[in-house]
Amino acid sequence: MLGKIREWLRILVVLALLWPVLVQCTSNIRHYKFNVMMRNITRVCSTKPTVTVNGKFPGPTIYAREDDTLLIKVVNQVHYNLTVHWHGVKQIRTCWSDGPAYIAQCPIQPGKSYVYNFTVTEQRGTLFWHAHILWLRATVHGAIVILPTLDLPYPFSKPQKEVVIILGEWWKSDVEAVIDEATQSGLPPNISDAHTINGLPGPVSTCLSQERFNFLVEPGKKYLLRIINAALNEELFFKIAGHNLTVVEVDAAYVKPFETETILTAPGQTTNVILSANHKSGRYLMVTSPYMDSPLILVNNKTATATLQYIGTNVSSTTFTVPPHRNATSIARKFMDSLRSLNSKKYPAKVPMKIDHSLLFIISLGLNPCASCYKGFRIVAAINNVTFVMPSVSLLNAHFNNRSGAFTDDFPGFPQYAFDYTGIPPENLRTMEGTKLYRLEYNSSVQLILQDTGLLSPENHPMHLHGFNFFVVGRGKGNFNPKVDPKNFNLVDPVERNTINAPSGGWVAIRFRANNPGVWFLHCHLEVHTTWGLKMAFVVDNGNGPNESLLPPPNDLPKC
Ligand SMILES: *[C@@H]1O[C@H](CO)[C@@H](O)[C@H](O)[C@H]1NC(C)=O
Ligand SMILES: *[C@@H]1O[C@H](CO)[C@@H](O)[C@H](O)[C@H]1NC(C)=O
Ligand SMILES: *[C@@H]1O[C@H](CO)[C@@H](O)[C@H](O)[C@H]1NC(C)=O
Ligand SMILES: *[C@@H]1O[C@H](CO)[C@@H](O)[C@H](O)[C@H]1NC(C)=O
Ligand SMILES: *[C@@H]1O[C@H](CO)[C@@H](O)[C@H](O)[C@H]1NC(C)=O
Ligand SMILES: *[C@@H]1O[C@H](CO)[C@@H](O)[C@H](O)[C@H]1NC(C)=O
Ligand SMILES: *[C@@H]1O[C@H](CO)[C@@H](O)[C@H](O)[C@H]1NC(C)=O
Ligand SMILES: *[C@@H]1O[C@H](CO)[C@@H](O)[C@H](O)[C@H]1NC(C)=O
Ligand SMILES: *[C@@H]1O[C@H](CO)[C@@H](O)[C@H](O)[C@H]1NC(C)=O
Ligand SMILES: *[C@@H]1O[C@H](CO)[C@@H](O)[C@H](O)[C@H]1NC(C)=O
Ligand SMILES: *[C@@H]1O[C@H](CO)[C@@H](O)[C@H](O)[C@H]1NC(C)=O
Ligand SMILES: CC(=O)N[C@H]1CO[C@H](CO)[C@@H](O)[C@@H]1O
Ligand SMILES: [Cu+2]
Repeated sequence: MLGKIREWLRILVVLALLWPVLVQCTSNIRHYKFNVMMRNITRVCSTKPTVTVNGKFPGPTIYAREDDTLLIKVVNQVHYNLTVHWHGVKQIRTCWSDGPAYIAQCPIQPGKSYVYNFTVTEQRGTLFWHAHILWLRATVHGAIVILPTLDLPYPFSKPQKEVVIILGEWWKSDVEAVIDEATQSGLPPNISDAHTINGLPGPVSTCLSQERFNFLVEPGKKYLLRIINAALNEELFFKIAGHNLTVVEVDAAYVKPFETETILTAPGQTTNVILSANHKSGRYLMVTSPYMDSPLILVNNKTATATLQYIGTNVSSTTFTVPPHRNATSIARKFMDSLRSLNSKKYPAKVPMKIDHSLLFIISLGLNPCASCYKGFRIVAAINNVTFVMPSVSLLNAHFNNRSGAFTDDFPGFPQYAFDYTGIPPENLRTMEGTKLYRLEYNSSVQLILQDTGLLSPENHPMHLHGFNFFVVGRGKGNFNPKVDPKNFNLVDPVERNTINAPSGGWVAIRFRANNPGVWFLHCHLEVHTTWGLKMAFVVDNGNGPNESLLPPPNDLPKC
């Protein structure tokens, strides 16, 4: 009898161990449950009650294989309104599951839940999920790992092991208090107190915890590092002492592999690199710190550290390295210039050649009157001089139900008047306010120039588009010149991604095809700028027939 029970137990244990593998091979629906709850987080930098998913910081990793359907039940057990965005997932016809509050859905209110239901198609690699309301994404985030289909392996030799590396930013105060304070004063919010690597800062003078993440490796093996910038407001450099990194994928799209000492990643971007453990022993420092080439902008310049340690070595010292200086633009540019689509037979770069909508969006900061603010003004941000006003209903709902009043579709495709965008800025720093969208016909092609300006201050703006990947066909300094610059566009193997910098004092050109109906947010992924209004949305109409139309809304869709 006892023997039989033991036998059964053994089978159960084997099944439990094999379960992730079995699930990967057999099932194409994956269920997850996110209990969004308060937890006293003590290991990071300061002890404070924090909004978490399942009590974890960073939150759980979602695993999927390309073409799988994910059903993720989000249960809101905190006192904030909440939504979750699956950052970079194309959400073909399932805009209802995209997540940005008041754009694609009403928030999940305290005590309520919502099942996000979407299929992951035509993308593989690393993405991440995060809260998309208020500043909750500071602690409500985690990785999404999309494995390639079984018949199409990685286009590089398969690494023996892989690890997720999430870079973050930590405030000792409650983040909602930080942004509320700034909204009231009209001034910039307090900068963060530490950066983190997988939730730990390493030794930082301002932190209670000095813990750091330690990654154990075996000599001779290759590792896939899935690096995610989940910071709110800072672009980050990342490097590991004594090891170069081979970049193979960004934003869940393969790139031509290249080797680099340092990677640069903006909030919202993901980077897969291969690391060869080509030393015999030792411990090596991993570092991350901000890139910011605008002299006027305050950043938290504290370096977060982690370690890479060879198994079986008795470590008494760590090989040291320092990150690049915060204004190391040449390192940043070299990294960005090295990114090229794989553009292979299996993964062709389908760059739109004929353009239906050619748009120029200028990005600016500004000052609008605010009686209760410091000196009577508040800092705002705008695209084509429009500071986006958040609606109190879901724009997708309004669009689907043909309800007027929630938005207008007259977002200007060009600035109202042209000026020397990167030269001496106009004195008038006012913007106009509105909930304006830009309408696109199904399958139309778009070229969008994102032009930085010197209004208040030039700055890098990592712009994120929901619902699509785009190709980054060109970049330059100064003002975009429509006669000259397009001649230098790369239409062959431009990098494909979902988040790209409009460079400080320059421009970037992207192209995409609007083959996904819905209301799709475009915004700066520096959360402070999003709060200030640096956002707009595209409304993409249905095409012909059901396979080119938005699905009907799910029954449990939250109401406003
Ligand atoms: C959480 O930490 C705070 C201090 O920041 C403390 O006041 C509170 O009692 C703690 N709560 C729990 C449940 O441990
Ligand atoms: C998920 O969405 C699909 C449509 O894409 C629908 O057929 C299915 O019933 C939904 N599943 C759940 C659990 O809501
Ligand atoms: C922001 O920083 C100021 C100055 O250090 C401090 O007085 C204030 O309490 C901080 N605000 C929050 C919300 O932590
Ligand atoms: C890393 O690559 C650079 C060239 O990009 C090279 O100069 C350097 O020696 C390499 N370092 C290691 C540790 O391989
Ligand atoms: C961070 O900035 C402070 C103040 O600007 C400066 O004193 C310090 O040297 C900087 N630290 C690093 C690591 O760049
Ligand atoms: C590791 O090295 C330290 C000194 O560097 C020594 O005291 C310790 O005994 C060593 N431990 C092992 C397990 O070899
Ligand atoms: C970067 O900043 C340092 C110190 O603030 C300064 O000496 C240096 O000239 C700057 N480099 C560039 C390229 O702006
Ligand atoms: C909205 O208008 C379109 C086009 O006129 C129509 O096909 C669709 O049925 C309408 N939707 C609703 C929910 O009324
Ligand atoms: C932006 O709009 C405001 C308000 O209409 C106007 O005063 C200002 O001149 C405009 N600025 C630009 C750069 O278009
Ligand atoms: C979208 O447009 C492209 C380019 O004109 C065309 O090749 C493709 O078939 C179109 N797709 C649909 C679904 O209409
Ligand atoms: C939560 O969302 C609902 C629906 O939009 C809104 O009525 C309510 O005021 C929100 N609650 C808070 C605390 O913002
Ligand atoms: C996006 C997509 O798959 N569109 C297809 C929808 O169905 C029509 C007719 O079957 C096809 O022509 C489209 O290509
Ligand atoms: Cu920005």
